[in-house]
Amino acid sequence: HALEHDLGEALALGQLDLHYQPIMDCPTGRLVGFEALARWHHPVRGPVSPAEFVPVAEECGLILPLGRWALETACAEAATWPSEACIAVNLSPAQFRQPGLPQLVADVLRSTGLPADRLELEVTEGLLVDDTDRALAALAAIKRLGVRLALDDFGTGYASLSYLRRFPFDRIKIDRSFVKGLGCDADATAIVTAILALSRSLQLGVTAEGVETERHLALLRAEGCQRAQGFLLGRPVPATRIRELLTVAP
Ligand code: G
Ligand code: G
Ligand code: MN
Ligand code: NA
Repeated sequence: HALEHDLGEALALGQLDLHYQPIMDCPTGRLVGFEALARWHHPVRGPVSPAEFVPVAEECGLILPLGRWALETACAEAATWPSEACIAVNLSPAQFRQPGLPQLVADVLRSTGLPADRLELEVTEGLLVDDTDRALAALAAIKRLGVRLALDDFGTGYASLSYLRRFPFDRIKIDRSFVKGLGCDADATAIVTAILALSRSLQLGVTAEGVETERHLALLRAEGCQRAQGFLLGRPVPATRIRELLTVAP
């Protein structure tokens, strides 16, 4: 697989990059964090989306070094910010198959000096279904470090609602496919409203993803959504742009 070969080389040569997408607190409009998103500019193909190369990395095992690099880079970056903003990092299910994941997280926090409560790790529902007991043990160990856990792409997978009680999540992220239909598609609107009510009754934090319009944001605010993320609030930006975003008043 040509992409696999090139990705291995790009990782070894330090040619991957992280971009950071702002996350806003809905009631105050304040910037409260960023999600780290891997970016790869291939010398010949141009930009390759993580939607394409993350699955390749998962198949060939490169997701372990890639995931480690993303965690280290994002935590080192966040430790330099002139604020308490949190950093959200995506983890692949394959990273949970290494027994050392909680130790890796602990080591990265120690080496970067990032306080544990400023790190949030995002996992998808697939993790919970595949190897439930192992996933639960690893998530509990990570949680004991003081790191927050978020369930990403909520509503798109096949995890049952009971997982929300069994697993120690702090937050759910409403998948952007539901947010997209807010205010125009009755079913999508009902689903978003139901997820917001669910998060309130389970006392979980909630972030709406894919917020692209003022109308989305107004509806989310009216329904009591806690946090929002999407192109309306900001596209993913390189690390060099973060300082100005954090120092500009909201
Ligand atoms: O940034 P973009 O929307 O193109 O990301 C596409 C997908 O790639 C998303 O599902 C996102 O979670 C995933 N992704 C981006 N960066 C990382 C990463 O560092 N690790 C993992 N596991 N997934 C990532
Ligand atoms: O699966 P995950 O939630 O980690 O994916 C994040 C991806 O969503 C990133 O690739 C990011 O570029 C993309 N994204 C972020 N905000 C928006 C948005 O408002 N609209 C769309 N279409 N994609 C978005
Ligand atoms: Mn995510
Ligand atoms: Na998501």
